[in-house]
Amino acid sequence: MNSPDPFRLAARGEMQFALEPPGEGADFARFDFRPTGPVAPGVFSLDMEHLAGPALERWTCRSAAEPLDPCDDDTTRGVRTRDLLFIELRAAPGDDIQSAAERLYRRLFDQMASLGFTYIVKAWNHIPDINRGEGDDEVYKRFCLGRARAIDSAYGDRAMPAGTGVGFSADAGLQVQALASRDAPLYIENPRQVSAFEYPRQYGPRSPSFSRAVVAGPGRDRLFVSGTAAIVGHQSRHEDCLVSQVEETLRNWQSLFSATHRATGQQAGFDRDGTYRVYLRHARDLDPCLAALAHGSVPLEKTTVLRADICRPELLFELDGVTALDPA
Ligand code: 3EB
Repeated sequence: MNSPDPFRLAARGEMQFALEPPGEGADFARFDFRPTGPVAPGVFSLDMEHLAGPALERWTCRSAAEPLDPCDDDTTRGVRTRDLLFIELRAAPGDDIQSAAERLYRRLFDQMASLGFTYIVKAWNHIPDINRGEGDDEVYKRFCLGRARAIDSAYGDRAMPAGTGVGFSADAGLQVQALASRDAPLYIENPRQVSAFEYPRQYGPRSPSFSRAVVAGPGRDRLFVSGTAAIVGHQSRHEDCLVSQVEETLRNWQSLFSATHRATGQQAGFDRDGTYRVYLRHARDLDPCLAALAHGSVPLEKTTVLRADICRPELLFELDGVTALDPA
């Protein structure tokens, strides 16, 4: 598992992201976007079709990583270092989404508390059939309600993690993956967007529980950017135009990079030491999507494209990722 050069850019369908600066790098976690063999400790996958880009994302760190002890069920697994904890939780297919969200998040907070990791840095939420239902019965809105209730009772008034909320097959169960830390991270909001946790009532009975970006990592030099889409203020823009949605999303990222610089004094950008994930509603949009990303200086060799639904029906594209911050 040892990797002599965590920052080396592996082009053969594989990419790395170092959670700590270069040193004696070891794998912290691997994300296998085209899983074949049985599940191994420290290896995670997503039930989404891989459309383009690296098929493997490796996160490296200097301190030793070890798998969590197996739980009483096989639906929660994870890995940890001295500073960071990564957990995956799964609900059974067909579970009611609101209660599944509340239950998984409560279990996440229980695990974090018992292991001494106080803060969630980032949560990736993979939600089956996310766009089904009308009004407050919509799956995504009910997911937000269950998640908010767990946060109210178990996480309290600590700041929200960076988030990703995307949808996939109705046949799958809710899947939440989360990164937590011992030390308090720094939370960043985007001046171009209303904070998600302050979205108005029209988006559901409880607003989505996430921050736009989070600065974390042992050196506070890694930027975890939430799933970001073509939303300005709180409204979706460019319905039905994929390229315009990508361009609007990249303006949101640039605005977040500027906000990060103001908050930390560190430079942020689409650097090649980062890793990026695209969630694309329609596979047929792949070519124009890649062209628009390249035009916006997103390093395609570090970008994995997955087929996924997005939390609002009119949104065709979402981009999340992790970048390294440079001292100014
Ligand atoms: C948005 O900006 C798009 O519910 O955790 C992005 C990132 C979105 C995270 C979440 C939802 C979530 O509102 C959707």
